[in-house]
Amino acid sequence: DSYNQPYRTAYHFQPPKNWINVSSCFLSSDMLNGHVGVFGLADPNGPLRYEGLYHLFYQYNPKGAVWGNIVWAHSVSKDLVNWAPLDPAIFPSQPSDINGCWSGSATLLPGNKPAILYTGINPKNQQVQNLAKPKNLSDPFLREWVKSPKNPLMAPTSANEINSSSFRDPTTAWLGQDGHWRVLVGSKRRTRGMALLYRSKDFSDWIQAKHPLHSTLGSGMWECPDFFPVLKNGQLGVDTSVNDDYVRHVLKASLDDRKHDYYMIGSYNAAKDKFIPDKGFEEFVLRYDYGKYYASKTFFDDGKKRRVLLGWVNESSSVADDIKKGWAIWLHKSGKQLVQWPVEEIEKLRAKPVNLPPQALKGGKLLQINGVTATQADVEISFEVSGELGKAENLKYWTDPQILCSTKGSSLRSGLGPFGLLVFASEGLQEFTSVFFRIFRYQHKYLVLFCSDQSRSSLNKNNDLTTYGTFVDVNPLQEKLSLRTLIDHSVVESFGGEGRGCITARVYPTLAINDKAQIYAFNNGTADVKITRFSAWSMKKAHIL
Ligand code: DQQ
Repeated sequence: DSYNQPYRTAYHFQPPKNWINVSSCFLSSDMLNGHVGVFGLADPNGPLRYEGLYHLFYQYNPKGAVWGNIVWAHSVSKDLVNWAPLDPAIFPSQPSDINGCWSGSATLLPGNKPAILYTGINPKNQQVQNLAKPKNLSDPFLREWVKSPKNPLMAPTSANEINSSSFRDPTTAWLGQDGHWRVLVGSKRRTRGMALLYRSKDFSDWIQAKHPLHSTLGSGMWECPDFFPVLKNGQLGVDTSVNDDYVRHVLKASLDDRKHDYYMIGSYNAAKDKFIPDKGFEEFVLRYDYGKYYASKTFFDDGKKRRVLLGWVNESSSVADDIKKGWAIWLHKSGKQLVQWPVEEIEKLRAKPVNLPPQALKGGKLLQINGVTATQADVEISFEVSGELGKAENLKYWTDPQILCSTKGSSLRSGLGPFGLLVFASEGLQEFTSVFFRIFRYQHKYLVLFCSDQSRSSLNKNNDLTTYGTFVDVNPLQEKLSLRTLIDHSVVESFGGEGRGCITARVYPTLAINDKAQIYAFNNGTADVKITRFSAWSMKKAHIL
């Protein structure tokens, strides 16, 4: 069946029923005409681990192509890789959510009791916040959820000046030293985006705090805020309520105006209930992913003591939305950014390793990788360039990295780069997606540009072919430049500099599909580079239906 459905992911979670829509869409000519609309949203909601099982809920329209009637679809997993679908967990049934059950989060209350706060759309189409709890805690699948008869627990009133169409997506709550719960709700006033703060003693009566936890002028509506501690040192995660000398705090917002997930690093002043961004982080500049990625959410996995990030990649054509694989997330030792890496469980899918010995990749050279299923693979490659840095191109003015990536592309030669991978490449290279580095000298330092170039990915020019890019904070004098790319039929998910730069793209090649796709390492720079490590695996299919 995968032969007729070349873009269906094999190990990135996708809503099962959505596929029915997608395959019928494939049979129509709509696809050739570009976008045909949204088939169902897929914000991940309320991820949690309960009794050893991972639960993932997500925004879903069971009626397919029409907007509306949004419910929380529900899947469970033992390993974040293989998923089993259950019936929708939360669906419109009360006045406070009769027009839709929008995004929200789960919190584990004392005694390991899950609770979900979510946004409901009421009969006046206002956004309000509701509570639901499992009907039966002895059911590890948490199939049935009971809504509080007191819903809504938070609502716009004439007194609180909350705009009823900008009041949504409650976070996981955290417990203060005073024994009171806190939760954030995304909002805005004019162009000032903000995270409204509410407090509660019993998780049922919520009182709005005088001040938001944080706000920034000009950022617009904050959707799906997330607020969590990360250890100053190390990769382990900590519970959302931890606030001590060993942690920093991350505030993330999905900016509706920019359609990307941005974050700040700073500290949480518990006495004032305020987030104080670190110097240089007063604006939203850092992103989890510099490609397609939105409405993500983290949760603390107390089994493996890690913080896991889930988000969704929307379509670049008329194909259905796609929920990502979980990433582990932690603070880089520089303290200046987060690091993301695929959860280790995904490595269970690796099969048939292909390893290459260290070797030079001469300027202008293309190296074909044989023996890997090129549409379903995990590729790791590292480059050493330290001896050739004298040849790096001079960058006179600081330029937006995405613009640098798209104007220079993967074929324009410079001294040092572009070098990296060509994936979903067709024979004769009429189609390919390139993921690569370019090194610049800028103000007596080296800047490493990391790009994912989709401009040549498909002969079907109705797809979104935007090129993405970011600088990665790697010093090429001292470090190797590493790249890991997860390839999954229409997903190209790349991690540069050991997860310091992440770019996810969706591509829909017309020729480079099934066994016609190929993978290459390439160096289009004039200087030679050294491949110090190359390992690739064909990936087994996960159970996601
Ligand atoms: N999607 C949900 C909202 C959220 C938005 C509605 C983000 O709750 O703000 O489906 O994609």
